[in-house]
Amino acid sequence: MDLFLSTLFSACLGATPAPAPLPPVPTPQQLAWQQMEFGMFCHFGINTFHNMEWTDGTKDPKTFNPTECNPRQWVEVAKAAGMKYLVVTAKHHDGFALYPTAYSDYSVKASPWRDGRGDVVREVADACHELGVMFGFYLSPWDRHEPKYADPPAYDEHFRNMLRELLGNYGKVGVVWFDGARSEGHVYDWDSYYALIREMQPGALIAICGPDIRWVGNEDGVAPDTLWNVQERDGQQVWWPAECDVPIRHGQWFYHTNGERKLRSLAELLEIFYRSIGHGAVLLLNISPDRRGLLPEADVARLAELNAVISETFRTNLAQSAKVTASNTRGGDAAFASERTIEGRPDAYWAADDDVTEAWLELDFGEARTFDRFAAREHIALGQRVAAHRIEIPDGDGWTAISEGTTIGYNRIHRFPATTARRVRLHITQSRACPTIQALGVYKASPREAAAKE
Ligand code: FUL
Repeated sequence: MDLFLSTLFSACLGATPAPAPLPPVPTPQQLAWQQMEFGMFCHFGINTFHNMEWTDGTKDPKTFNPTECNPRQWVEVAKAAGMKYLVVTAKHHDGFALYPTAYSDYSVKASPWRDGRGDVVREVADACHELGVMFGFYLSPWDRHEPKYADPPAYDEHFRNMLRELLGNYGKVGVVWFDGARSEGHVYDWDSYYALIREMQPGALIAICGPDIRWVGNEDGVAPDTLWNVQERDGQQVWWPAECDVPIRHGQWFYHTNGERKLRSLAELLEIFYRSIGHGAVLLLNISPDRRGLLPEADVARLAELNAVISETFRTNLAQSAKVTASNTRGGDAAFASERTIEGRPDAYWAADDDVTEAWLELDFGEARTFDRFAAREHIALGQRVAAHRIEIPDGDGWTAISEGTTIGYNRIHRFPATTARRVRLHITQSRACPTIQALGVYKASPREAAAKE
């Protein structure tokens, strides 16, 4: 069959094969987590009652005494703000456990809170499961209270015992978050921790000191401009997506009285949003419960404001009413046509032929439109491909770039001064293999974004 006929044939049947995955690719759990985009971190514990970020494991457990502790409120606030998962500090560096562990006396059991019968982890997990927010826990490997810490094999066993309780008694666990702080030089039997997690909660992601989610490398909530999920680890290329963790109050993971002046402004949070989620990373924003055991009103209000402004900016996607065309369509097949990028379906995407690594997708609004945001998403289930791209508008007989970038990955949001044009295109100039694009978005930012900066 000649090329024309075979193209026609496969186009009619929709039989063009999808691009071969470009390894490494995400696991289903990594992909589902990436799609969550936004989570809440809650640092709560003995430190909350001492105005300290780190205590040394000697603070009296009787000082842990929240007056109105209601973890359900934390989960409700997270859910209302569009956060899809929540990670609570089951035990921080000081060793104090927020649940009544059988392996240490240093826990809520030794506190006056609910006469020692309370369990913060239980309440967080129950509320998460009920409200459909993925439940995760932070467990600090570094332990300043536990005497066994000085004896690594004994501590490994202790740590596994705690893990076993947390993995076995609180329903489905989505994330196990291992902080690396101050653990340099200490020998942990990581493989035995990972094996236990895989055995007891095969769906859980192991974050930071672990194989599934990597730390972005700072606590500012900012991912680099070029963000590859493909990373080298132990001499191998692996899919290792980045999470940006940042506290909503500058430098304060735990609640501090009089810390409200440290609360980040709406403008700062928007900047964080664009430079984390907008760069294709996942954002884990920390909001610390206060001494009542509630999220402070001011923080809740700021988070709601952030959510409202983002929702307003991204409410109307101008791309959805545009005519979309491409420089190349895989096999000429409708299954991979440019229109797939404006349908909002996670399983549909545009793809180019195998030998194509430069291509464009053009949106024609039919009349001039004003916009200042352009978003693109690769179909990362098949691997991350795009290495360089430009956002262009017509200029005489050619095109001119209004914004440029390198990687796209799960998400790339460009910001640029308000531009009025009838046509705009994503021009992929470099790709590791034939590109795939799952979604395109063109928006005009809410006036509240600019107002927030004034
Ligand atoms: C750091 C810790 O030392 C901080 O206290 C906080 O838990 C942050 C998320 O990670 O490494």
